[in-house]
Amino acid sequence: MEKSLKPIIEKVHAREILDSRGFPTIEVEITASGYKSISAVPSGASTGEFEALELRDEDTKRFQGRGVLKAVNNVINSFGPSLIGKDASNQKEIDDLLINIDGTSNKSTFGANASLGISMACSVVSAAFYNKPLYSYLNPNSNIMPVPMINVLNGGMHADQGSDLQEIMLFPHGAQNFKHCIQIGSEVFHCLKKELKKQGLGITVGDEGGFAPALHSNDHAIELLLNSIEKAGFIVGKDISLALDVAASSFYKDNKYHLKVDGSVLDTDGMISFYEDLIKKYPIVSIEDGLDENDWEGWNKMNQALGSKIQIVGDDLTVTNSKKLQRAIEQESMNSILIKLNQIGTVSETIEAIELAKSNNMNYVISHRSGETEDTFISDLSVAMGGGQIKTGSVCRSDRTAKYNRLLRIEEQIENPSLCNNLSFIK
Ligand code: 2PG
Ligand code: MG
Repeated sequence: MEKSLKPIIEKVHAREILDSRGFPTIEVEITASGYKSISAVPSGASTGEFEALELRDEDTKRFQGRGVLKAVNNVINSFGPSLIGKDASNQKEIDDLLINIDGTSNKSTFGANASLGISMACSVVSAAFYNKPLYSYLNPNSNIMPVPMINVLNGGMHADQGSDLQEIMLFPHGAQNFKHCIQIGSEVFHCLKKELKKQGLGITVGDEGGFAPALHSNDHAIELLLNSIEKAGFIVGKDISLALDVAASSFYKDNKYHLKVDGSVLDTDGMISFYEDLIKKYPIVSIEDGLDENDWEGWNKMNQALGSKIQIVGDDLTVTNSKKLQRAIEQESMNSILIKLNQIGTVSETIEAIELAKSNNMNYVISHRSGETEDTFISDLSVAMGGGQIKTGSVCRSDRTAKYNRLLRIEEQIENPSLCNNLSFIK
């Protein structure tokens, strides 16, 4: 039989699988011109109010209402028939079709988990059809390896104790290459574990594989980590700096920020001063979601105060949505955006947000969700998009290391790989 010239979709299937928190998520299988792909969709805990809808079977008792059989059914029966016979590599046409069939701005008819599974699986099957690794199918020219933000201390909604800061991450910008980043991350992680044990603190890990000890202040968390970096033989600020995801929306109530561990209640100006203080004391190069997702005025103030010194990353504020990003650009709310495929629900819209960020000289960080699977799409996407930064958790738990291990393989495959972080603040 002659080989087809394009990956023509023959079959669309989906099933319910488990994510890293033990809750169901959706996985989509596409067959196109005899090639097959499987893509699994992640799930957040500290989700932004304006994210596209993650459809769950709330009206049944299965999995405490968290089943995704409706989304599975939507893939097979609502989207599936219209996809048969289409060219899977025509990503924009596929994604526009999904958007139109759903017909809502937040994909609330059939679920962004349903649309994203299809969208990713179309990319993956097309890469297989053209016999290319996914990163080079998405962009044949990229040789940029990302510096990982390695989340070794989990707090906020990702742990039942720990700091108010949801993620305290190592940013090993002094590494020689990606492989070295992972080595550094692992060495510090294990020094931190020893230090925690020595101080009688817990070494169980949170949702993203970072430790989640009971601490007496947010400074305590940062100091513990700085101490472990030095113990591991690295120079703070030169080899490794820190990045934070504060996820401030999760502790914003009645127009105030409630920092439980510090026992303080701050207004927007108070939070900005808190960060000014932190960046004076510690080598922090990036702060994500420092303020609530609706505190637009505050974001502009924060960006004015800190945006020339550190990376200010919007996550819940912008939810990988080009319209929100456009507003953030116009209001000068931030200088960088976090990119999560499932916040918007298709590959094309995700890339559109990245392109918009790029054309406005903004950085972009490709990110996992706190609920993950073994899927490694984001590793390839981070290399293809060339932004130089990825956030995908700690250096333990297979849901996180799957992404790092995939990047280790990619670094060996590409010609002249170059580690680049796009952070002009780092000398
Ligand atoms: C975040 C993410 C990922 P979640 O806030 O950036 O670390 O968490 O997936 O729970 O939204
Ligand atoms: Mg975040």
